[in-house]
Amino acid sequence: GLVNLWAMNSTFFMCKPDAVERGLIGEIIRRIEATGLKIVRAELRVVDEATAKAHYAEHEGKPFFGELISFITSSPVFVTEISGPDGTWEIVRKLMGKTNPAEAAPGTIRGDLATSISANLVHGSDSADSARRELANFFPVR
Ligand code: RTP
Ligand code: MG
Repeated sequence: GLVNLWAMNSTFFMCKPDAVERGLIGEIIRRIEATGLKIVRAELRVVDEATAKAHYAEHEGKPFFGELISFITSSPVFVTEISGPDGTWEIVRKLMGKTNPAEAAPGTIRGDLATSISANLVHGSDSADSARRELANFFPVR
């Protein structure tokens, strides 16, 4: 079916610990599904330090890196694989809004619901290459 045809255009999407703690998984996933994109894999889990560090390797050495790793491993996150047409990662990024909620547009997840740059509710892959890398990191058995 359609989901199978879309398998090459999967992206990695995660509701971060603040989203889970605030009870916003349903609201966030509702917004994703409203676009027509499909959740093809999902799990609530605590991220281990090695997975977190591999995920955020591009930020190693930055002043917020330590805080970022301890935040993302602090309590359960909701990790997902989302499938859709070409450029699915970009559709999801637009829905998320800018990294800093203060700059995120109304109508976006971060613009409507997030409060700070460190607690910005969601993560989505920022390119097709990132999507492949991040899906392999979080879902090694496929
Ligand atoms: P993410 O990777 O979590 O989806 O967020 P993003 O692409 O929009 O932003 P990115 O530049 O990849 O940064 C990753 C996460 O690090 C935190 N951050 N803090 N204090 C700061 O200046 C700062 N900058 C980034 C944010 O929580 C961001 O989501
Ligand atoms: Mg990023």
